[in-house]
Parts: sequence; structure tokens; C-alpha cells
Amino acid sequence: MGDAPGVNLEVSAEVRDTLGDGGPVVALESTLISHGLPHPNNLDLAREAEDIVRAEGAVPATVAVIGGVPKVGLVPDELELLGDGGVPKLSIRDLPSAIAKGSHGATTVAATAHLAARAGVRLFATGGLGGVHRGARESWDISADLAALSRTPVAVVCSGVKSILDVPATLEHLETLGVPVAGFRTLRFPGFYLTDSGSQLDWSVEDEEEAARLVAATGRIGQDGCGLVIANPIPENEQLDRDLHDRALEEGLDELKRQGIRGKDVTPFLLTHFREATGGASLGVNEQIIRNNASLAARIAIALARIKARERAL
Ligand code: PSU
Ligand code: MN
Repeated sequence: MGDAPGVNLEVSAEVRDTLGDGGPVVALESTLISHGLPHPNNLDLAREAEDIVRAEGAVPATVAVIGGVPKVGLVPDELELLGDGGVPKLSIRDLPSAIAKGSHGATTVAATAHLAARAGVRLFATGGLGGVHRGARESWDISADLAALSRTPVAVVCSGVKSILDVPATLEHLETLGVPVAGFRTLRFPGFYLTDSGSQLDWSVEDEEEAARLVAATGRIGQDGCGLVIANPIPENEQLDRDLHDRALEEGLDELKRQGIRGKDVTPFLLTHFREATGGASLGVNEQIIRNNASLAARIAIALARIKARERAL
């Protein structure tokens, strides 16, 4: 159960073989399955995200801790277990405790990126990144996702961070940590449910090939310990209605304060509130974001594999 030296990460045979051949692999996180989406949509979407990665020609590697064993690449029963409820959310600092206790766990962006990188996976698709919470000046609540990306060589394809967070502060913090952020065909940082968060970016990439060159460049310049963010906005015609969004946000933040919810419970609480307050509309957008990002990450992983193959041939 992980006591043997060196046996601390189980990589599925398909993922291991693909990586060994220099092939494209995309990591997928499991907190969004266990805590980000309601049952049974969560399980359907977890399967669909894997199917989308495959349809693009890459291999999906959903990451989680199963019975105390960190896994990169899950079998269908394990995916199902994550969607059934009651699986704790594990950020990076929770990994050792889950391993020691032999418990299951759904991994956040920080924990997923860490395990994926250890397996040698370079691309990772998710919905939204954790970030700096509103009121962080008092609460100090800043997601470990940000620091983890500054020391984990994984490119995360996401649709920005949710507006439940302090978006400009999150971008500032990523800058402080030295994490590159590039918009996919945009210089506007996406606002998760909304195409545009209102914050400007310094860099964009115009296609999958350029995104892959960006990933390769971080390694080549000796920043190979660092991750990066590729921010992929939801198309304008698929975004959430802005008024509905603003109303749900305001109510959710009020409710948070009233109920005194803190720490790692903040994100799941606000996600549930958003879903209820928008009559399920936010769920549809959330699902579409994950599909779009899985598909884009797979195409970038394929472009990256091509670049690496060319380099090897030189
Ligand atoms: N944002 C979402 N949906 C999610 C999360 C973030 O839109 O499910 C999850 C991700 O797993 C992310 C985590 O890594 O929440 C961040 O949680 P915290 O703020 O506790 O670090
Ligand atoms: Mn937090």
C-alpha cells in the first residue's frame, strides 16, 4: 500500500507506454468530479472528458488517490468511486495524510499537477484554477494551486478563475510567483462562466502549435521546474448571462459570510450556490468549459509531442 520504497505513484500501463513513446497524454483532475459538479453529471462528464481527449488522439490520465495510492490514469470503477460522493478533496499538502491513512481522495489542481508531473505528463486540462479569495487580506486564503504551479512543470489549460475569487489579485500573485499566463487567441483573461473577466493579459498564443512552443520554451530556458497557464475562454455565445452571473455572485458571497464558511469549503459552497441561483445554467457552462479545455489540451499535447519528436530527430 505504498510502503515499498519507490512505489509511491501508480501510472496506468497505457499512460506509461504512451509517455515512453513520447506520445501525447493529458492529465485530468478529480476534485471537479467529486466536489465541482453534482451527481450524476459529474461521472458522465468525467467519462466524456476522457473520451474527448481520446477522440483528439491523445491519452487521458485522470488523477486521484485510491486507497492511499496516488494514481495517474484510472480504471472505470475508480472513476465511478470518485463520482459517488464522500471522497475528500485533497490539495497538495493533504497527499501525505491520505497516503498514510490509505484513504481515497479527489485531487485539486495543485495535487493533480504535482502527481502528473511526477509521472512525466506535461499537459493538464481543468475548468478553473484556484486563486486568491476575496478578502484574502484578512483570511490569507490563497489556493495552493498558484504556488504549486510555480514549482511544477505542467501546463494547465483552464478558463481562468471563477469570479467568486479576486481575479486581478490572482493574476498579480501568478506574476509574483513567476508563472507564465497566456490567453488562447485572446489578451483578455477569461472569467470562467464569462468570456472576459475584465483583466488584461500580456501574452497570447494564436494556435495549438504556438501553445506547444510555449510549453517547450519554459523547459528550454531552464525554467523546467515551472508550470504555466493557458487560458481558454468560453465562446461568447455560450457564456452565462451576465446579469444572472452578477446576481448569483452577490448572493453567494453574502451567504458565505452569513454562514461563516471558510477554508477549503469555500469553493465547493460557492459552486453549489451558483448552480442553484442560476437554475442550473451555470452547470451547463461549467461542463462545456471542461469539454473545450480537454479538447484543446489534447491538441496542444499532440503538437508538443511533434515538437519533441523533431528535436529527437535532430
Ligand atoms: N474552480 C472551479 N471548480 C473546481 C475547483 C476550482 O471552477 O472544482 C477546484 C479545483 O480542483 C481547484 C480547487 O484546484 O477547487 C481549489 O480549491 P482551493 O481554493 O481550496 O485550493
Ligand atoms: Mn483555500
